Amino acid sequence: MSLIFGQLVIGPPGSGKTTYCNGMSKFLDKLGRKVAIINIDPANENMEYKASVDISELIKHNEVMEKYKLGPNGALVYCMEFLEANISWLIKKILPLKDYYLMFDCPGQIELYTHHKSIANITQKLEQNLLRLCCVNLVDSHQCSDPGKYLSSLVLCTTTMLQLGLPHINIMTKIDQMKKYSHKLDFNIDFYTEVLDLNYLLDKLDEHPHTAKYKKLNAALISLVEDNNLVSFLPLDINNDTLLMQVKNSIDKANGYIFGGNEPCNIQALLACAVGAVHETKKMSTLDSYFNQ
Ligand SMILES: Nc1nc2c(ncn2[C@@H]2O[C@H](COP(=O)(O)OP(=O)(O)O)[C@@H](O)[C@H]2O)c(=O)[nH]1
Ligand SMILES: [Mg+2]
Repeated sequence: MSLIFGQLVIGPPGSGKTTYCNGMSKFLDKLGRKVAIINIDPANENMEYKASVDISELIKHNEVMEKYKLGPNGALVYCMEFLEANISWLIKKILPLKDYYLMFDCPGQIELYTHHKSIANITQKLEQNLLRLCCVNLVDSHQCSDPGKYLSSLVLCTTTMLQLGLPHINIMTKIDQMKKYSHKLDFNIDFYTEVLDLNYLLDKLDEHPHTAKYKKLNAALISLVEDNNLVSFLPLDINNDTLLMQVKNSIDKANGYIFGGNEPCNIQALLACAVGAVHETKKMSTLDSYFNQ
């Protein structure tokens, strides 16, 4: 049986997971790739796509809250443990989708990726059953507006990468929104996406009213991120095909789709996109020029 490729789309609530699944699947569809979206977020809101598999067929978040008197976060953890215990349900649903590229829209509770084991166990079992996933971790670009928030995103990304152990691409979402406050940022955008010399960030943390009193902690967290040296971000505005193309290419390299995928490629759409991309890339050779468009 041939391999099934796909993306595990994770990130905090509101970071843009559902919008990304919808936008990326439409983009891939234009390129001739058959995509199926699998929603494993039982508390998902505003689903603009039609999910091929939906966890709410297995378990309902509001019923778990009522039955076990749990809050929203506790109920989400329960639902993921329930999915792990019923992994054969998910595998049976996925097997008929063997000709599709799969996008998993995941819950937003970050503890599920940094501490709790269920998601890591679920992905391990899916990988054993011939899936080749790339974890796509979304971070809202608004996190760059505050040095403490940005550092916390770096720590969370590092922990998630170590905990899940999958090929991994971090994405900074809603980069279009950044235009509104880019003049207020401490550094230019490349500093945040490429995670450049964090000593400059440490200076800002040591000056900031919220973090100035935690100098040793700031330095320890910065060295944790630097010593692991795992995190960088690709920028994304969901309505920009050039940035979507860049993200798609990186993901395809990360999980090996470029070697193993066999899609009936829509050459015309791909060429149109590539020509557009070259044109766009000339127009925005750095992200700075994207901001000045
Ligand atoms: N401006 C802008 N808004 C976005 C973008 N991606 C997502 N959003 C918005 O961010 C909000 C949260 O998105 P959603 O996909 O529901 O986040 P989720 O909770 O992670 O699934 C929605 O209002 C989206 O329209 C983007 O690239 N640009
Ligand atoms: Mg969502």
